Amino acid sequence: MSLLQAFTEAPRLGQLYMAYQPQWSLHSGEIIGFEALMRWRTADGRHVSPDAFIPVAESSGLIIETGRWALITALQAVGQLRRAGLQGFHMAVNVSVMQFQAPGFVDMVQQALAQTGVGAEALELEITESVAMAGAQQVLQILASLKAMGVGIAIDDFGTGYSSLSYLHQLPADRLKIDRAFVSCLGSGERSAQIAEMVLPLGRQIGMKVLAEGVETSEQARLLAALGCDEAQGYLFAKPMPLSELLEWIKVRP
Ligand code: G
Ligand code: G
Ligand code: G
Ligand code: MN
Ligand code: NA
Repeated sequence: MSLLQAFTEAPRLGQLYMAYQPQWSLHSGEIIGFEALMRWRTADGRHVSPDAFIPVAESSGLIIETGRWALITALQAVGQLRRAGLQGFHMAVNVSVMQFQAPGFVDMVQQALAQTGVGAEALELEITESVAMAGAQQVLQILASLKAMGVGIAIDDFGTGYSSLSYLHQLPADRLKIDRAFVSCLGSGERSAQIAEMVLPLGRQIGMKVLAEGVETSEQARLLAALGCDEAQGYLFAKPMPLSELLEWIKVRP
């Protein structure tokens, strides 16, 4: 069976689920949000990486339906987290380029919010830097519509593409997510470590929050905080967890 055939069957077989990774404030230590990440566990119990199945889902068009399921599932998790006593957090959901540019995307988001009874301000959509920076008028229009609804926008994998600074400040985005490649080298003296140092004042100047991804050590967290970084996400704090595990974790969290 091809990967596409297997993926086509995955939703019906209940093999897809969402994992949620906490994001926290480097200042207060409080949870500020979660990133929802899709997971596929095949019949033999192995996990296939999204890096392998998302491209298949995109090229087949299945991402439209799967992405809608992921969004609704993540919004339902917002309700469960609130019922568990958590307040004032956002849920970040990854959106791939094909989903984003498909006709009716904004309406689909609106419907998902209405259907789950979650306010737009609790939702953040993550689009990659390369999508955001493609410069298409269509992208700017979609972002403006989402913004008008009150949905937050994060630029994912920031630093890996070729951002035009003049374009970046026109984007109605709320948050820049520094790619983990630029976090893992912090304190190493490598030139790539300077990317994180450069992005932080940049984000502040254009009024965006900056979140560091892939923070694994307390030394990285310390350096980031010293550089003025607001927020972080990574194994140091918590790994992505299925909702049941997350609901247990929030009771005992650091
Ligand atoms: O079983 P494994 O270690 O590969 O999965 C990691 C976590 O994800 C475990 O907590 C497990 O319960 C959960 N998990 C794995 N597959 C599924 C699934 O299909 N649905 C749900 N809800 N949770 C799953
Ligand atoms: O989950 P992992 O931690 O391995 O994520 C690998 C990549 O897959 C990330 O770039 C992430 O953005 C992407 N990804 C994970 N879940 C989703 C999803 O629900 N939708 C889309 N479009 N991409 C996802
Ligand atoms: O959408 P994006 O590419 O940003 O997805 C985040 C990816 O990073 C997911 O695959 C997630 O499992 C992974 N991840 C989250 N925290 C860490 C971390 O501390 N270290 C590493 N190496 N990967 C992480
Ligand atoms: Mn992401
Ligand atoms: Na990323």
